[in-house]
Amino acid sequence: MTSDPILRIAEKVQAGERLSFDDGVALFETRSVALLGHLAHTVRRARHGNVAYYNVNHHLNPTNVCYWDCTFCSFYRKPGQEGAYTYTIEQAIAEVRPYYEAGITEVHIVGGLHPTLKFDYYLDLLRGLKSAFPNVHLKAFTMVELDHFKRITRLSDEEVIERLREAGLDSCPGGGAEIFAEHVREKICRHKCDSQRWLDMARTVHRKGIRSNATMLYGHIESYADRVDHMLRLRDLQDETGGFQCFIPLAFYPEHTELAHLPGPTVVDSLKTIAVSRLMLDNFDHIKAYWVMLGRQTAQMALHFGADDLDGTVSGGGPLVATYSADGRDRCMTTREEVVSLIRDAGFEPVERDTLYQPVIRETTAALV
Ligand code: V47
Repeated sequence: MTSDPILRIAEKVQAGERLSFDDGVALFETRSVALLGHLAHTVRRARHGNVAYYNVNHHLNPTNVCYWDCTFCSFYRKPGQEGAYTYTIEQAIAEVRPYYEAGITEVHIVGGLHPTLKFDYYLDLLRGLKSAFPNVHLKAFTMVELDHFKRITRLSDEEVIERLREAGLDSCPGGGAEIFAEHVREKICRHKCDSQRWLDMARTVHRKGIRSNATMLYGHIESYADRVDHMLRLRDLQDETGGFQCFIPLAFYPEHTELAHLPGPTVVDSLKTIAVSRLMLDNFDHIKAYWVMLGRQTAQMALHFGADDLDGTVSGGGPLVATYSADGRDRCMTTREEVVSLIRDAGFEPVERDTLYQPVIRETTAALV
């Protein structure tokens, strides 16, 4: 037994032992960043070899109108405020159509908590998209939105999920989790559904046979302990349901938010967060390096620090595309060709996946976004 925490933790990882809360905090505190990365990379290679996944998708944000005011968010608008919008179903379908024709396999749908839209709007949206684009996977609505639907309908959680599924819901994205630690949540999103509610809704989604993702917003006012606590709450639920597909640490992007005075995470902090996620979340298959928030260059490095997925081409507008450009470039969307080349350049074999991580075989890639 050695006294250097990272060497002791490396022995646990090599022995396949589960890491504790204290191990997680020690990993974040280590100065041996390269060794941390190496450890996470070893675990990632054992699971996925040299493959790095990506998908060809579109982000649709049907409305930016929201009755809450999360301090980290620059997307939301109050009803009637300049820049507020809500699509009709026809507008939403029209937005997706060119991307559909260019070969997307997934539409990722999230929006604000609109004060007056009825549940039927969301059901019609799913039905409309499904009938226009039958083969496209609809990954729609965070646990926070599902909670909102329950409040406006007074249906049970199960009934809400059942109706969405009947209308075309295929899986759920991982947003809204932010940071589970209550004392942080109180400061950054005090009105949003609480952590226990987010986790309970995810449990119900999984019990209904629907897969979902999980995110963590880091690099604002939370501590390392808060991040590890967040991961462990997810790990416990994953032990119970096995329903999470991937974990996505989201690098906080301060610009245009109420927290604009904060610097946001450094590259080293982001790489450590990816690596610690890979090591702590031993029951998650995939760790996603979301290039839109990390920037292309950090996302490439993240593939060497435990991540196995870059998300996708992410065409479309919305909270994390139009507003932010973490790597300072204008283009927050990319082409399949560029994602493939980023992955190859980082030394990995690109594999296009669908939302459920099945490889996508294409006859031609000529028309792809
Ligand atoms: O919940 C909001 C985050 C999330 C900021 O499931 C911000 O595959 C950084 O969840 N800086 C929504 N992050 C996005 C999301 C997501 C993204 C990609 C893939 C998947 C998936 C899910 O974005 C919100 C919030 O945590 N967010 N504002 C910001 N200023």
